Amino acid sequence: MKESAHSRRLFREAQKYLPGGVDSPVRAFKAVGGTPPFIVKGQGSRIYDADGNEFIDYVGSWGPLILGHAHPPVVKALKQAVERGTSYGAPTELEITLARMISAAMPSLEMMRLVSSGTEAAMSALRLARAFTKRDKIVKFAGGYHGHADGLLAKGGSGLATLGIPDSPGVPASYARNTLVAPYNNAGAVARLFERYPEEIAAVIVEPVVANMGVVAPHPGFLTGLRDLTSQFGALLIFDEVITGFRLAYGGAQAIYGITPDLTCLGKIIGGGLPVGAYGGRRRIMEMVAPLGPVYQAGTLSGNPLAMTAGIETLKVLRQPGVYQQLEAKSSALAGGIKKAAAEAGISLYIGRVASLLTVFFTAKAVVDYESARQADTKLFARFFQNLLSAGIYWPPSQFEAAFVSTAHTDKDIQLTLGAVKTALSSLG
Ligand code: KE4
Repeated sequence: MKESAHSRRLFREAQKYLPGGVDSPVRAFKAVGGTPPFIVKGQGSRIYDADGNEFIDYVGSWGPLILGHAHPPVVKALKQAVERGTSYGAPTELEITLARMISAAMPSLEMMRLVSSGTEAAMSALRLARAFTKRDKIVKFAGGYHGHADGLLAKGGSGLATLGIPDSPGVPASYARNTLVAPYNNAGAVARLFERYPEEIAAVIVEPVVANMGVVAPHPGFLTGLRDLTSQFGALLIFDEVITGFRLAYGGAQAIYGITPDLTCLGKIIGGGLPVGAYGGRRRIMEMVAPLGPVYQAGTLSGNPLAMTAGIETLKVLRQPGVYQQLEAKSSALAGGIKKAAAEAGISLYIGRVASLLTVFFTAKAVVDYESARQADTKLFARFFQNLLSAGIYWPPSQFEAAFVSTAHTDKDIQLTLGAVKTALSSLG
């Protein structure tokens, strides 16, 4: 790996204008140390930094790039689209096309609203749930992350978990009072909340497979338990599929686990790498959204033609037969190889994986919720991360994030990665 003189200079300059030198906290490498490479280009499974270093990329912009960087059909369509302008602030057929594709993939989204981020999607879905049920409280799960809307920054996962901030300053106490936090994979704890607040809970919002404390799969019966409890007590079940949507399967986690949520939040992949989010669900609920109904939500760049174009082209590729089987084969080979390398190096680790989402936890015990995720040795993870980075592998710079395998990762990429993992682990001993 070449000396990172350019990235170091750029990082110093960035810190003059941007808090921490970044526009999203996890990018600053606080959890793993060192200078974050400043990226100048992405191509397929690779990213390239300002010092000319090349990396095999397992962040993929935190999920959107399931086809890899600059996927040719996406680039071609975007080039044609941008010639027609970048934004109109008026309805376009593109929004119908993408919404129709999403609804066909996930029939629970009978109607939806396209927005510009996952945060906006989750924030709006919760406002709608409160309006529909005329209740104020919501339930989320420790280690779950649904964007940075005030009411959701209660023991958040993702960046908050990494930064060790249990609640963010600036969130009014009254908001926190309406946000109840339960342990993931513990439907009994949710039942107790409903028993305590039988007519006050508007919604339960859950990452059906959590990616924001690292990857943690739902125990058998957990999601069904949430579905039964919310139906029984008149609350809405909201699946936050910003990461899992079109990632785990073309129909998302709701297809894999056979659960029909009342509302779903989407983002990332449906925009193909451009700013996007969506929330949708039962028509009767969505008909409350302005201008049809009284629940206000708006956005200058909602349904932006460029994001729609990139999303449509991405979903066209994903709906082709065999794509998810190919992703599964590569992800399984990667996880299996890491497990083998750890055993040979005598390092205890636990791999959380569902489809092409995986996390290498530096703990011997199974990770089933935020408490067990926090047992992981974050210092050892940081050394593992830096060893991989020096070997040209760009792993997510936090123990509490997911690595993403794309269709652009070749078998050779996986083999090169496993070679680097073997060396990285053996030097931890
Ligand atoms: P955005 O506002 O970042 O588009 O989406 C928020 C969000 C909502 N729901 C889930 C399940 C999410 O994972 C996210 C955002 N994910 C993080 C990665 N864990 C984005 C990366 C970052 O914060 O820089």
